[in-house]
Amino acid sequence: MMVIQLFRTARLAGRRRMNHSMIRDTDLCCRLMVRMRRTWIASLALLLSVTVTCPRNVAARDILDSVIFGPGEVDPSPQLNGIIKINLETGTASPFIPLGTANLFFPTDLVVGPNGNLYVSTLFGTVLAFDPHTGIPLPSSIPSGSGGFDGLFAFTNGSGNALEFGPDGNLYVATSMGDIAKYNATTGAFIENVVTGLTSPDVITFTPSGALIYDTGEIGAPGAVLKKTGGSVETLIPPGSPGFGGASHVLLTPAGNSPTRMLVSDFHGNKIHSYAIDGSDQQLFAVVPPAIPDPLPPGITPENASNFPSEMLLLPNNTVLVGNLGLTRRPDNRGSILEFALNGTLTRTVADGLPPISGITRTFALGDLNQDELVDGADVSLVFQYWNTAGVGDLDRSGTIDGADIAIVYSNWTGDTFPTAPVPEPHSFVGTVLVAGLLTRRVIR
Ligand SMILES: [Ca+2]
Ligand SMILES: [Ca+2]
Ligand SMILES: [Ca+2]
Repeated sequence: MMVIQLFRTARLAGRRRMNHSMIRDTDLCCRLMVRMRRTWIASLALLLSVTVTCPRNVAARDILDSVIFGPGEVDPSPQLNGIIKINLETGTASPFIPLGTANLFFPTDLVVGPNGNLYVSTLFGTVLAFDPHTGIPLPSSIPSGSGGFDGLFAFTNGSGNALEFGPDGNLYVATSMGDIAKYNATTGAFIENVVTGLTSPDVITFTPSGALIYDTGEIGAPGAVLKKTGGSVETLIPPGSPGFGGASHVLLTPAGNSPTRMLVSDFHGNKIHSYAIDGSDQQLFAVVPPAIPDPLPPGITPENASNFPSEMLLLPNNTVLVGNLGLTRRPDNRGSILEFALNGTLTRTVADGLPPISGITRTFALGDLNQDELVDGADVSLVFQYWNTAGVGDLDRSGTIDGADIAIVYSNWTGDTFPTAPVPEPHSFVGTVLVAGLLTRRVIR
């Protein structure tokens, strides 16, 4: 309300000046209009400074998960397929993007990018793109005559096993043909293979300094984990390391009081190992407790029963979510999402009885463009930065970045709820109109 009052005061001041000026000459009116615009700009500065100091926390309540199994399998919960949504507070799993949407089958991994799009890799050699709030397939840059359809982002060379955004804003995909391929995240254009000749890589992780951590040997032993910095490659975990099979994911812990560690999920070994960032100092982080069914599936003994941890995700509260395929598949679903503290303690079963989980990604509040769990002036300034471009901030998917997108950021910044669409309540409507008015003036100028 303080912000709104600032705007009201500014607007009334502007009106008073206008009323006086209208009985004088046009030049004076124009000069006062300029002064009024300055008032508007000053108001925006106040708005940003005030609200930057009191941003609204909008930590994600949901995660999105890719579920991998064949569409022909029997499933007692057939709606939980494709991409599902899990509420982190209640553990409730719900349908989000069903199999078949935009030819979505066998999703292997997913990520919400800094451009606000959800990307999904598949065993069919496609990367698909969706709106992470609605699940609607995004328009394709690939012409329909070349195989394009709504939701198609890019074709990959072989299956896509994993995908991740790089610090350069490009999308990287690990393929079954042994490549780490780089794509333009806006156009879907293939840029280059940054690594080739791997054995079905499944890991893409970037260090804070931009080095690429990846694996070879896939999830079956003997796997290795490597790091590429510029043109040089370093082996962090050599193949055949004692106690280590192969990596399904690598997660870096945040640098805080203790140095960053590298958590490596061992798919068949059913463990998460912890290493120093250079691959030394191997420690056991956690054993992922398998939910062992009775009877066991053929060929499985309790001693070698793995929960098949597939991907990890660091949450803002510095806990680690681990997604698991589970020991069995439909109809006896044993997939789960488990939460561990940074010391390796299992703190919570977020959800179980799930179909096989192949990937996890966080969602972000609509308007949290820089993905820092806050909707605030930093997000508004990003909309300004990409104004009238194809960059970050087209929140309403209108094709342009304009005042309507600002209105969405503003609404989610000041609202008390977690809206998925702009719902201008009386108090936020005033701010929305005022900000939109300011923006119009910016554009006219
Ligand atoms: Ca992922
Ligand atoms: Ca933000
Ligand atoms: Ca827009």
